[in-house]
Order: sequence, then C-alpha cells, then structure tokens
Amino acid sequence: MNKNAMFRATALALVALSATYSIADDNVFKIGLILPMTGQQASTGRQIEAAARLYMAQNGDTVAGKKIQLIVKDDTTIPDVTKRLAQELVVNEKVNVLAGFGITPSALATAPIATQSKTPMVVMAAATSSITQASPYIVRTSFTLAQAAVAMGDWAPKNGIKKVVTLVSDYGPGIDAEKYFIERLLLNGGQVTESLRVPMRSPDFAPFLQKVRDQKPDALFVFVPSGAGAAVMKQFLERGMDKAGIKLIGTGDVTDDDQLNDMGDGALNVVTSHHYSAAHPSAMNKKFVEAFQKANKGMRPNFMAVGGYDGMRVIYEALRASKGLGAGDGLLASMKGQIFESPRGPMFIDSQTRDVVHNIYLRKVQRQDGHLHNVEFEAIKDVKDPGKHK
Ligand code: VNL
Repeated sequence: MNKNAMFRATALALVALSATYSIADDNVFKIGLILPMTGQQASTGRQIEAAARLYMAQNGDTVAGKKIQLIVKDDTTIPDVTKRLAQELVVNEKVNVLAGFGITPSALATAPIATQSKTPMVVMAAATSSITQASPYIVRTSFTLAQAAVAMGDWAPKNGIKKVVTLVSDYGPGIDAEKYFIERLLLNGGQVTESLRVPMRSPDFAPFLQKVRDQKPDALFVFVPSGAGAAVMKQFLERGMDKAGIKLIGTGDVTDDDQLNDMGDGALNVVTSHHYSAAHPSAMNKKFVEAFQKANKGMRPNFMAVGGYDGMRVIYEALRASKGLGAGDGLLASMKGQIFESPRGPMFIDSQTRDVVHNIYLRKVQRQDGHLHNVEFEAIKDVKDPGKHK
C-alpha cells in the first residue's frame, strides 16, 4: 500500500470509529420521543412534536454542557410498535430519556422497558390513572381523567343537571372518566340512567346517540380521546340532541382546542372540565400560544401540546439539576418535586406518585375575538390524581 492509500484507509477507519462512538457520546443527551405521527391519534403526535421543538427553540439545545438531541419516532398509534421503538432507542441509541406516549396502551406497553433499563419515561399525553404505577421510572406531565371527571361530577348536579347518560371510549381513560364522574355525581344527588362504551378504534357514535335521544337525560357526559371530539359534536348536532334539550358535558378532550374552532356555533355554551385551555388568561400562556402559532402556520396548541412543552421543561431542568449527569436514577430524582408555572397555570410533579398536580378549570365554549374558545370560569386548585387512593 502506498502512503496515500494508507492515509486514506486510516482516515476511513477513523470515520467509522467516530460514527460508532457518537452513539455513546458523553456530550450528547438523547431524548427518544415516541409519538403517534400517523394513524388515529396523529393530531396528538403533531401537537407534541411541535411543542417540544418550540421549547428547544426558546431554551436552546445545550443544557449543563450537553447537546440535546431529540429523536422523534412514529409508533403509528400501535402499542406493540411503541414498545419495539422504545427497546431500539434504549439499546441502539442509548437514549437518556424516553418521552411522548400518545395513548394509554402505548405507555403501559413501554413501562417494563423503562424499569429494566432504568430510563426515566416522561408521559406527555396518556392519562389513565394507573400508568404511573406501571413503572417507578414514569413521570407524567399530561393529566388524569379522574382529575377532570371529578370536577364535572361536582359541577353538573349543582347546575341543574341531575339525570345523565355517560358515553366513553372503551379503554383505560374512558373507564376512569366514567367511574370517577359517576361516583361524584351520585354523591351529589345526581342519577345515571345508562353508561355506554364505544370502541376505541374507528368508533361510530350514531347508534349510541340515537339511544341517548330516546332516553332524554338532562345531559350526555362524554369522554373521547383527543382528535375524536369533532365527530361526536357533529353527530350530536345532526341528531338534534341540543334541540331536544340534552346538554353535552364532558372532560375537555371533547372540545379539544385542536378542533374546536371548526366545530361551529353548535358548540357554543358546551361546558367541560380540564387542565388546559388555549384561552387561559395568563401572560405566560398568551406568549406560549402566540409563539406556537407563529412557528406552526397558525395551529392552535391544545392540551397535548402543553403536556409536551412541560415534559421538555421537566427533562431540561432535571438535567440541569443533576449537573449534566444524564444517568437514569439521578435524572429521575431531579424530575420528582419540580414545581413551576406552565401555560396551563401552576403545576408540580408529586414526588411520591410522580404524577402531575395542577388546577382543573370549568370552561364554557364562547366566541372570543371571533374564534371559538374554552373560556375558563372557575378553578379548582392543586388537584391531585384521585385515582391514586383507591
Ligand atoms: C388518552 C387520554 C388519549 C386522553 C387521549 O387522546 C386523551 C389516553 C389521544 O390515555 O390514551 O385525550
């Protein structure tokens, strides 16, 4: 081999080596963000990715001397795919944190991987109470259906709604919403005449709504996951349920800010309970909404976006507090107990449960500056997940 060829061979070998080493580069901190970017819950992935990128654009991509690398993977809304991607991210990419998780089954499928690999797992969307108990490495920045549903179970009977039919998506969060809403409604002297469950995949609400119409309750309480609310609203109005005197109530998933403005005047005055509204009147939220819309062709952030934005905050500050030591247990310890202002209002991560504690608001759909918004009119402060004490 002549000198030149030898030099080239060495250089090539060095390139190959550095490619291998870059995977375990101590100066890089990797966040594996697994989201439904396609499939039924694609809007959730779109919102969370946009929020994570906004957080990075606003706060820089270097923390405690480490370069933050965001690796986004599409689980196509299929839990087995979420699990496989998490495994690959942990084993091949050596990610420091797993994050995202659009639906409960995806979060539950991944929990054992977080436990085995001691990788903190930040749940930014999924909202069944039991998720945080599936691994001691899980921290949640979204919300729980139990938190939101209890607030509605208190509000409705005090506001003339006594006889209710419930209609929920037939899986974890829907079953939590049903259970906690009913328990509270009954306690307050209300009555549930029927509890309906619709399949989570490709639901057809029409036959269920017909049944509700015939029963003429004071209200229909609904939980459907983010992205399905517009279909419920459309069929509710098409069947003239509102004209028959039946009110639509629910957790804020049904008047999702991602879709609300296109639902039309039929959505006016619908009351829901939730932790986030794009119309939340704080300076921080106004700034957040404006920056989010500017970076995303006018897209309005919804509660998923806020779960993603706050999840990034929890990760950044944990890395800062653990002085750049991005290893599992230290990072996890610095996630617990974080207390800060979110665009949703004040929030903290309960050190014991690793779950989010925040305000739940009662909101009514109204027109503000020409757009439909969930306008908050009452706040219940510092709500812990009621699902933890059962
Ligand atoms: C879940 C809960 C998903 C609430 C949602 O939208 C939601 C879940 C995708 O835990 O699967 O709005």
